[in-house]
Amino acid sequence: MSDAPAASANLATGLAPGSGGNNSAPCMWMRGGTSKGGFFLAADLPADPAARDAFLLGVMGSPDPNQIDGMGSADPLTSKIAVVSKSERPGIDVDYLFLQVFVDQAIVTDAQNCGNILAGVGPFAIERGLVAARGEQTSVAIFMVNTGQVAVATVETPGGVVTYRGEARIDGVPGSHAPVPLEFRDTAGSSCGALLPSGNAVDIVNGVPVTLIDNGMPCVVMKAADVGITGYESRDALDANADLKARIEAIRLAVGEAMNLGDVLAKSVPKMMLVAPPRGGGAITVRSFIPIRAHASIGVLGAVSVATACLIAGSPAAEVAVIPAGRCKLLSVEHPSGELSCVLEVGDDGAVVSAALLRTARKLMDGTVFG
Ligand code: NQM
Repeated sequence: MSDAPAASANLATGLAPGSGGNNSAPCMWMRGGTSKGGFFLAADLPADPAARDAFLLGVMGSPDPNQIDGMGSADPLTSKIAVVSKSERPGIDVDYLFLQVFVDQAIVTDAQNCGNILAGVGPFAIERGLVAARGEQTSVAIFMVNTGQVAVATVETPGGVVTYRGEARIDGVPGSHAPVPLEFRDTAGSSCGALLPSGNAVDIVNGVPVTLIDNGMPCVVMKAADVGITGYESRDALDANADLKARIEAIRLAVGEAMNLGDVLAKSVPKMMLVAPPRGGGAITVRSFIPIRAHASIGVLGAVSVATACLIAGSPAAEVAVIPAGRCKLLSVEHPSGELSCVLEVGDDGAVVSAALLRTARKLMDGTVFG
């Protein structure tokens, strides 16, 4: 039997979360990487997905472009949820379900994973007693429920206590914090069933050469120049470009079936990745849409998928990328707020077998949230 904590007994109102009215649940608000959201024990949320989603829409204040009546900050990057439980799987510490709460639509979707929010899962699991700290650093094996794959996070636990203080810096987050290195193995085909779900390195969609790829995140990778931009624009400039957004949304809707994702109209995948030659000594420059708004930096698994595309001969990404030699490749993916370095290990057949990168996380609030 699981020794996971039962649902917290002190729901503020006594009402079950999602039952309507002034309902509530224990929650930790955390920054994970360059994203932010609510972290819950699974036992503290309704088991019924419809009731859970209704509660989470209330928590975030969706649907509303301003999310004025909730905890969201009118940005998909800050409208995210982690649901965590002790795992029954051999060798795995915790199960992590990611939920994206749409800002201006009444949609909560599990159709994507999130590697940024993942950075908070290890610290949260230790803080909630799901995992015991093991020395100065504690590695936490995390089963990512959305994609059925495993990540390992290493959390700083000096004296057996999680610390968020440290010297690690990641672009897109001011200041320095404790490092949370993340390792992924075998993420190919996480949601699409294959690294290249169409079977091709390049497909032509609406006249644009694209790579349909999934190495942890379903992505459509194309050259920025092929859709009329440089690839070095700011987030605001991209978000203001209605013609560009309409053009790439048409491509996105056209490839859902080929990527084994079905109708993607109401889904947050695939992500749209517009690539250009690096300008800061990195491997590639990316401007990403997630999928409608431009990303302020880049998603973690989105970056892994783009970095992987750089290694596929003949792909649009390979045409603009600068690739270092060797089997263990450090690929710096440049984005609007800096860069994200991915360490990719390549097998004998040239396929990417593992990816590692650095994130940080921070506990922001621990208390009761109302839906
Ligand atoms: O790709 C945003 C984020 C993400 C996802 C998004 C992410 C990932 O930056 O692993 O982290 O693509 O919706 O949080």
